Amino acid sequence: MAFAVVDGLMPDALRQSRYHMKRCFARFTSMGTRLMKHQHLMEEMESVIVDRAERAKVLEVSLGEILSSTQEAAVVPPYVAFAVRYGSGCFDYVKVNAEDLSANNITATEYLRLKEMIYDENWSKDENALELDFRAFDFGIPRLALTSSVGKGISYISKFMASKFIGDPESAKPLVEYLLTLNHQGENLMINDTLNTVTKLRTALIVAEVFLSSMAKDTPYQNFEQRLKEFGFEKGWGDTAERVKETMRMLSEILQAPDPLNVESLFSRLPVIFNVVIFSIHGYFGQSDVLGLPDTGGQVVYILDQVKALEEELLSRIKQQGLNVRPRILVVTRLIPDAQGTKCNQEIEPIINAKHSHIVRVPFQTEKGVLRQWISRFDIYPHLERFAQDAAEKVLELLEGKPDLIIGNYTDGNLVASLMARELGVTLGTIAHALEKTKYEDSDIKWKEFDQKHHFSCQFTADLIAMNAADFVVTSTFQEIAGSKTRPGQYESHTAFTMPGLYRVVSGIDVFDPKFNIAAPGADQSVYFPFSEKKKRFTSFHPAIEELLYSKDNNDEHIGVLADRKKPIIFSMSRIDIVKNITGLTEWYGKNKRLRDLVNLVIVGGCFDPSKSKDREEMEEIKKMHTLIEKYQLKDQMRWIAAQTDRNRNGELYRCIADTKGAFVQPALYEAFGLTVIEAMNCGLPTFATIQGGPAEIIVDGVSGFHIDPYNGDETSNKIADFFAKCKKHSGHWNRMSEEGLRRIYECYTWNIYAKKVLNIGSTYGFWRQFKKEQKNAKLRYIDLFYNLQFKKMAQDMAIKSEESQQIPPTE
Ligand code: UDP
Ligand code: LCN
Repeated sequence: MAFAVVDGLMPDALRQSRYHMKRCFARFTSMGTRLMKHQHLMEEMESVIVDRAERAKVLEVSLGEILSSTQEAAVVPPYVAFAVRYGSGCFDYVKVNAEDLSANNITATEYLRLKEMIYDENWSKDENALELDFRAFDFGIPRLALTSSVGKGISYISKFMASKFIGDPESAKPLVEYLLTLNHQGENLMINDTLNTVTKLRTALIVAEVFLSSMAKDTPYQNFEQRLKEFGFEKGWGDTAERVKETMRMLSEILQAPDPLNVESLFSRLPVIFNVVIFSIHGYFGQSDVLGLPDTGGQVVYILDQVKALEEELLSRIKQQGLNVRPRILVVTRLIPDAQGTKCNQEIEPIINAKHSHIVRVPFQTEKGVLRQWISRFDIYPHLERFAQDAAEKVLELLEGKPDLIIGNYTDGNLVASLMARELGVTLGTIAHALEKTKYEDSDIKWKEFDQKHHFSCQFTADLIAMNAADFVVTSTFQEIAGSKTRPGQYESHTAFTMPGLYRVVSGIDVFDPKFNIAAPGADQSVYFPFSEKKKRFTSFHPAIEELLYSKDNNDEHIGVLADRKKPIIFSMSRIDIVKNITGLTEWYGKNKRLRDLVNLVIVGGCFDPSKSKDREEMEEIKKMHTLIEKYQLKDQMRWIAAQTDRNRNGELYRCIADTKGAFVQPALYEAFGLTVIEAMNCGLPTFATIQGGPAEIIVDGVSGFHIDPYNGDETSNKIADFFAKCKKHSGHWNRMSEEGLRRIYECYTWNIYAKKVLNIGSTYGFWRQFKKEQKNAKLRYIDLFYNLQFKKMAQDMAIKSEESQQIPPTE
């Protein structure tokens, strides 16, 4: 508790500036109950203490510290309760009485109840209101202490396990027991029953090592397989004498004096994962003609690239393990009979450029039959339980057994993955891509306002279930977990929150839980490569791209004309929804004459006729785009191109924009990761990207690109204009930025780095879940209860309501 001192210090500190404090608090409470955000508190304080020097004095004392770290304050006169975020993932709650300025630390429950008073007084006073505390089950589970370790769970648990294996010889017994369970389709791997104690295993390893030392390093495993079997060893140690010996040495060292690096390396070698199931349910999941359709974007790109990278890495590991096993990866999604010209109505589709991976589509069944149309990701919840059952059946049939690892994507995929993993007892990893909670301000406390359209009650419940059930959580950035100095992370926002009338969460997720691991995705480098690699360029697309960018006519694919084609282009590409803020970029450009004089604007996304869109948000944004183009008279400086689905052509498009010495701009109000950012950087296009979310981490501002503030359009448009003005003066400036962007990508953002990490994580946490079985089971029982009593009911109510309002499209 960073502000526990408050009880002692506050009265003193308050006395120093008592006069000003009194006036501030009187102001805060003068408008009655209300929720105040950081900005709001500071503005009111500034209006009360006009004198700068006085204000500085007040801010120096602990109240100032509290104010400057406060995310929000619940004002319930005479009290003002502050939610103080003194570091990533670290909150304290402080209650101040505005009349006598007495101050106390309060618990999360007390704070949330005060907050509820503002929105639903009766519920707040209800002693029996449902309160959730997932941390209550984390007894005995180690917790990270340092913010710098957040997201590095695998190294932490390797250290923890290493420390547990030290001591009396039998302390490593769980590891031996785990090795004994390893098998592929019933055939033992690594060791058999003869080596069922630490002592026996240790001795056998020493004997085997001596035996292997006499062999040529590259002797194939088959040549000594029989002899090792006699010692008690089965397949899986390696494909050559040298590899087998190395793996055995790692285990011997762990059994003798464990060190975390050896533990990590050993788990990266164990033959644990062969069959993987990945869930991605909503949207149009396909390999062509789907990108840019509603709810269909980076998640699809990410998963298709991820599958190829994982398959490649699995094949290489299996070979090195000396096994002859065919890995399988199934991406399970929704089958949409009315597929809008895509292949989303096909049950099984092999994944292009992979050998053993398939998309498997399972339809949504309703009482009336199969649901034929696409439905928004916000409306999907009533279908998930049945989908999970049907999908499990299909997967078991196709794999002829259980998978070794189940990975969910986004709320719907994560929930279904957690149901299936629970049913089958398989290791579960979840990936969010984006948690909607942080995208919409106050979406928890004001859930009732959002529920008809967004169904956040179901979404946040499903998120809580999946993230707590998960054995590990993969994120793309640190920010996604624990945010930045000024903004809480997506997971962090689930730490403590309340949805009055539904339930109060006093501990939803702990960002210091070692289950969190950062593994950043990459971009397919056969598609997104630098503009300067002239020989590789997809020149066959050039005539089409020339037409797309510069033809003089308006049609279904593009509107607006670039009258002066000598100017560089600033380019953006995304789905058209509010959070992507393409309309924001258009407005910044429209307003900034200097920028308009320097560059043209090209936008790719959406369609031009709002009536053709089925997505509520998209319709509104399309209308807004037309209004802005009209208002700022952009028709001869801006080209708006409809959503583009050909990846290869898009790759070349980024490069053609780079040929104009242009830039990519990602203006989102919030971006979880931002694949377009790394696609653009891979193509050597200097990139300006939002400071809100993942891009802030991908780009080092001013070094490998630029950060922009989507809430400060003038500053942003001037920053872009300054860059182009500087490029005009110094010809090397553009090239330097382009090269630095590329350097950053090669160091941190490639699929190969990703695949290695994720498979290591999958293997290590497979053991970890056994290691902490009792706690895990207790938590899962709590989650079962929450699912059955809360989620199921909400999903059923949602189904009934949408039937009533006849939102369910006709079924077959
Ligand atoms: N994309 C596309 N055509 C479009 C819009 C987007 O191919 O008209 C692709 C884009 O290249 C990227 C993905 O869709 O690969 C969008 O991913 P991102 O992470 O930027 O955003 P998301 O849509 O997932 O929120
Ligand atoms: C979803 C998003 O909103 C993006 O920020 C990510 O880049 C994408 O998924 C892939 O993870």
